[in-house]
Amino acid sequence: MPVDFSGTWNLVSNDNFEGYMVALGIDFATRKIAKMLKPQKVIKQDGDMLSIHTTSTFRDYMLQFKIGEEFEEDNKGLDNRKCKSLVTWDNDKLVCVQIGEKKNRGWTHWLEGDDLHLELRCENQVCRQVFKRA
Ligand code: VL7
Repeated sequence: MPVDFSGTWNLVSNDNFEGYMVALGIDFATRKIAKMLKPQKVIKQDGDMLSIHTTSTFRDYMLQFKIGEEFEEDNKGLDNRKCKSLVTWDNDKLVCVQIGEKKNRGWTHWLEGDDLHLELRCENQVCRQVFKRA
């Protein structure tokens, strides 16, 4: 049975989010606000279709895609850079590669016990986030 990421998840830890945001070129004032946030993720997984809605008191970001199918991502409200994104399974991990101006950009989601993990990568920076079920 495949892993099911569906659910509502609250951020509980956020390691090196600052480094990740600097690598993305997010300005100081925005970073100052962003690092105070405790975003929530609402994930809906239906076969190969996924939607990941990241919400916060400051900004929201919505992503919908089909696993294995490349799509255009606009990163609106984040760094606003367009990229070509592809999400695939690596065993029980969901791996996204975001091809664009920034090297080595992407993320990986996996479950560990009752926790949802997210690694966000950009250039030489790695941010590690952990979420718990709401
Ligand atoms: C999405 C933020 C920093 C701008 C605001 C921060 C608002 C809440 O890509 C992401 O998740 C994937 C995997 O779950 C699905 O889209 C992470 C947040 C990254 C990057 C940019 C700071 C301003 C945070 C939306």
